[in-house]
Amino acid sequence: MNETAAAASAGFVHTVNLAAEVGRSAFYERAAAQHLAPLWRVLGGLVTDTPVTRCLPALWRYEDVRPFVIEACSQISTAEAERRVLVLENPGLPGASRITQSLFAGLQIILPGEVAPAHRHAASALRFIIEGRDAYTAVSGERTTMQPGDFVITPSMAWHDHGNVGDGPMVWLDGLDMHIVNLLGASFREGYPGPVQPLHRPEGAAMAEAGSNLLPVDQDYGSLNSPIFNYPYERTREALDRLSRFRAINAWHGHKMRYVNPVNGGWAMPTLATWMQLLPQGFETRPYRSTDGTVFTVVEGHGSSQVGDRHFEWGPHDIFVVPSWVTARHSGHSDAVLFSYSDRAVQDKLDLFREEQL
Ligand code: GTQ
Ligand code: FE2
Repeated sequence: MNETAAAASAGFVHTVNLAAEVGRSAFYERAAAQHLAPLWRVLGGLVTDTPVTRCLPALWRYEDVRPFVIEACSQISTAEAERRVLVLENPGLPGASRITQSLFAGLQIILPGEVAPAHRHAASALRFIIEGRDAYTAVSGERTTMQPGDFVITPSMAWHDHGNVGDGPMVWLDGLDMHIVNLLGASFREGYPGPVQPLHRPEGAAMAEAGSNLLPVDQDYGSLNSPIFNYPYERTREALDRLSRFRAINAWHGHKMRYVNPVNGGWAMPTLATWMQLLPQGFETRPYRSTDGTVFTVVEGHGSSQVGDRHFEWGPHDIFVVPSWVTARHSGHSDAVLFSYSDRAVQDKLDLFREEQL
């Protein structure tokens, strides 16, 4: 343990003299009339020794939630809902549309023939495809067809619409940063005039320009977002497989890779950090905690996680959350593949990120 952490766990407790507080009450009242408040009454809750969040460890079993996602389709159309999404609400933060302190997660379903109309907003979104085939997202004039395991980006203020041209429902996990945007008072949203945006690039253009460790010589990049807006699962899975064949496994993460922006080597999105990891059968990670509350979804295989005092058994499509600074360990009961996202991309930029490998 470092010095700061040792001091924190030594437990300095701020005590208030109650009798003196009574004597100060008239002062507090007069100050309040001037919109002034005493910091000493709230300081301990504002500047905490270690991260404090009401976010709890939680698991959503896909088997349990899927029927509700399907039922939502008979309750409301995509046209009426704009986005037909069931929000994954952290049980410690009911009504807040949050899965962690800072992040949104939801399950979106789109039926064959439906269109989710074009709009744009300051909030960035990621999609992680859970089930179904052949729905598309169009982002900034280019379509991408999405398949299970694909990780798709919708950058801030990019026009986007979704459509399902397949023959079954498609379900994906939405991860958004709107709570961060709203914290900063920076939210804007606009509807597109018309249900879909015009396409001005062929499907596959982004991958052709930036998906081969080469970039067009005459292209300037002004955004912190990756120009790749669909990272297909086929390539991600192959990368993990190749890595696992020769590289020593990381004791805290298994074989874990971060999605990168090929232009600058940074996170694929400016606010949301994303990863894919492989836990080989029988492998158990060492205990780990970090300041970024993290959302996991299972792509393949079965396993279990100890998250604080909770034990979760998970399988394909299940979703679970590890709150900030809660210690977690993960085990692969079979070879297991996990996608995850957090606000670490923000914390890194602000020099706030901390982790402990225990
Ligand atoms: O698909 O554009 O879950 O704008 C929340 C807000 C999905 C979307 C959400 C959105 C979207
Ligand atoms: Fe959107």
